[in-house]
Amino acid sequence: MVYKILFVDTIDLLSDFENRYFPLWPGYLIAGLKKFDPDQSYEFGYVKTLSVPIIKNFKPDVVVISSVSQNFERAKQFAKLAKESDIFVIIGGIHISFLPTTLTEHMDVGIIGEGEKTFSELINILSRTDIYSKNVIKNIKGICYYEQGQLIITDKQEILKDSEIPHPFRMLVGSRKHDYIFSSRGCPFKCVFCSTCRYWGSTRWLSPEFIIEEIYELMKNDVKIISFYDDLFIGNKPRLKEIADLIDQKGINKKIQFTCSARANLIDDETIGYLKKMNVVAVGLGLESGNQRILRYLKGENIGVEDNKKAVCLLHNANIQVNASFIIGSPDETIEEMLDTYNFIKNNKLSFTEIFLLVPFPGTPIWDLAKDRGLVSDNINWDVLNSNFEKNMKSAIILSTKLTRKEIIKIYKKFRRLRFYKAIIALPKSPLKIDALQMIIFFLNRFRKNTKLFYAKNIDDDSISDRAAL
Ligand code: B12
Repeated sequence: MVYKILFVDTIDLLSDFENRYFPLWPGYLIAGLKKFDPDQSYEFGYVKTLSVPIIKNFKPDVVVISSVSQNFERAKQFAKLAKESDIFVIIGGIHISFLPTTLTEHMDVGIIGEGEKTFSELINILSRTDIYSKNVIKNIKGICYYEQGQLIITDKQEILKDSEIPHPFRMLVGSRKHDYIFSSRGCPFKCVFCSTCRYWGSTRWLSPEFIIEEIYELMKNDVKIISFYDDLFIGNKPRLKEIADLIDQKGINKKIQFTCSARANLIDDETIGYLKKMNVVAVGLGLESGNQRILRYLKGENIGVEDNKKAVCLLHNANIQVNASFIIGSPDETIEEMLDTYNFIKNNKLSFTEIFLLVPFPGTPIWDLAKDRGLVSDNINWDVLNSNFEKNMKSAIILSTKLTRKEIIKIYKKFRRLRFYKAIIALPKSPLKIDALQMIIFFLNRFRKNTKLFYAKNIDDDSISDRAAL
């Protein structure tokens, strides 16, 4: 019997940013099924939004939803819709993993943390069991569900060894000219606002050979730029050297441009040498603040504004584009301290910059702080965690004790003007112009393409197509 799995995203259909890349979570879960439960036949669908016509058309056995916190309201809505058609609902991703208590009555099972193993154990049972009962799933680690009104959370699932992490199955959704790849899971640093470094458990660095295999896979699809979306790509220097050597030996650097993430105090001449060898054309830094006290508060003791300045300089001099993100609105940050950040952006050779308001993501010390102050709970409307301040100026949680919402909006707009000005100057020379083109295409297509159902028949099928435009 063929088992039909419908993967459902919860992204904002109107946000160009959230739609810029195809997601990899369905690809990793499918790869997990192939690895841990290879004998079953499946049909897969992927949609960015769930609707009744999609359910009727695809007729899934199970609806599988992923959600970050700010999109959890949509996740709840989709779970309800699927349940109304009497379909089994699984939810996973970072939100439910940190806050299993937010599982709703319409979600049958929540999967906590890394998904591949737990998901395949659950699907293994569901796809072979005619009558579902809670008894059959209670021995699976890393899940949560309700039993007689009580939330059950089973023991923690072991994380995968680095050698067990599979290549994602990319055929379901396809690829783009600027695509992305993961070469590690986790991050050894613990920035106070970051949930992901607390999510993946210990950092696992995938082998250089494994990464090259995946790059070749993307090259088959005519990719031109590959971004390493790791939390910290350059965190392991010996491995970085090996990756650079292999990319160079195989001549991949003649065909592909790369971008990656980095941490300022790990940038030195040696690292830059490896990045150049690989043909890295842009680096993203979380510089966070131009003020020493705030920077230490956000990122810890071992980094300073001088490290940030030096990293920007070294990268710029090596002709690598430097993009950076910053956070304003720390609890006791003064306006003068925010202006230090403004001046840092103004006076340093940065191309594209992002300004975020400090958001209390579940799982972080900032969440705990906001909870202690009564600003968040398990029952909030999750839209308020939207990290795009542009979209929720009126409802975002303000952690500042020094500035009012009005004052924060005013200074944010000042940053926004600077950001815009920098971007206009950077764009013509930027290797990431390709994103601007994608943004325009997205804008023109945003209503039509977003309801498409992507379809794959079984794991090895590479003739995947958008089966239906509903
Ligand atoms: C790449 C990335 C993006 C890409 C996403 C590309 C795409 N279309 O999916 C872009 C740049 C577009 C993006 C956008 C956003 N992102 Co982002 N992003 C990341 C990043 C760096 C990696 C995510 C990823 O693809 N990982 C690889 C996949 C395989 O991991 P995964 O999605 O977590 O899935 C695994 C498990 O979580 C689990 N799983 C996930 N879903 C499900 C579902 C089921 C049913 C099961 C069983 C398992 C399961 O199994 C998977 C395999 O192990 C993470 C940080 C990180 N390292 O995780 C932040 C992160 C997820 N992003 C974050 C945020 C806030 C956003 C935005 C809201 C930002 C914004 N301003 O709009 C949007 C929301 C987009 C969305 N997906 O809803 C936060 C989420 C925080 C939170 N607690 O909510 C993170 C954690 C970064 C952080 N600041 O800490 N992001």
